Amino acid sequence: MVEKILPNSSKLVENNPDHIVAITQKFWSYPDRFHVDPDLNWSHIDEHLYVPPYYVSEKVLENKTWADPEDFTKIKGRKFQSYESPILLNKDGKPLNPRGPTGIEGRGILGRWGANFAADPIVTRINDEGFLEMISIKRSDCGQWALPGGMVDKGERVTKTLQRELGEEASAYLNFEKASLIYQGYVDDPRNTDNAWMETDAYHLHLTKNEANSINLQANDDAADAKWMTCSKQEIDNLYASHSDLVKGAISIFEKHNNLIVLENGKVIIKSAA
Ligand code: RP5
Repeated sequence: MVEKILPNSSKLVENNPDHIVAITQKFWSYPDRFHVDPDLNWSHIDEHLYVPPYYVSEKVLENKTWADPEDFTKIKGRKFQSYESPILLNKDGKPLNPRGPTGIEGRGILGRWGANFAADPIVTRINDEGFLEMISIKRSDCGQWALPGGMVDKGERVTKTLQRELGEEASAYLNFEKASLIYQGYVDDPRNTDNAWMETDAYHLHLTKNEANSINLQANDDAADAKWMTCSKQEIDNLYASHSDLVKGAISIFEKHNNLIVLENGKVIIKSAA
């Protein structure tokens, strides 16, 4: 069943991602970030004192397929769409990161000005020992374990993106039409900049034993590894970007719907009636 969550639901989800990764971490090719405090917002900024480096990767500048032109005024009919709307613009008309300054101007390695839309599948099972596990991939760009998500192609339905990305990265082929929507909004991603950032649709699909047994996980595409990861606090807390918040959101809904409790080590127990 697809849960009904209002647009802009990032503000309604308990585990709303914050803005720590995007100001303290960076993609390997980025210059050092200008130091900013996490609670700084655009109205606090004095443009004489805030002087972040401007960075856009060559890959983005050269690409004509998935990247916007560097001169953002040439984007035909472009409205800066976002789950976090309305989006603030700077004095030149460039979109501003909804969570505040990140210490880098420009688009970095992200192709779109403003929100870059991804989709994240959270696929779980309960293993033979009674522990909740989820499909996780090791990202080849940073070596961190992450959800097997990816960018939504132009005109692609999100359920199709979820299916395609899971297949491409982990060789698991599933239908997401009956998955539950967990989150729509900003992702606290190390690639985010002042003018370009990640947003996602995260969906949860829980598999029966038979469904899970039919999957033979294998890393592909830009994944260095793929595995069933135990949903223990320790493993989840170390996931890429704000993926731990997405997984925690999925687990909490799963617990409520099934009258279960997932312990810190990932073990699933039935909630007592009392
Ligand atoms: C994250 O980046 C999203 O949550 C998604 O998992 C991922 C998409 O980017 P690529 O994996 O395609 O680089 O922000």
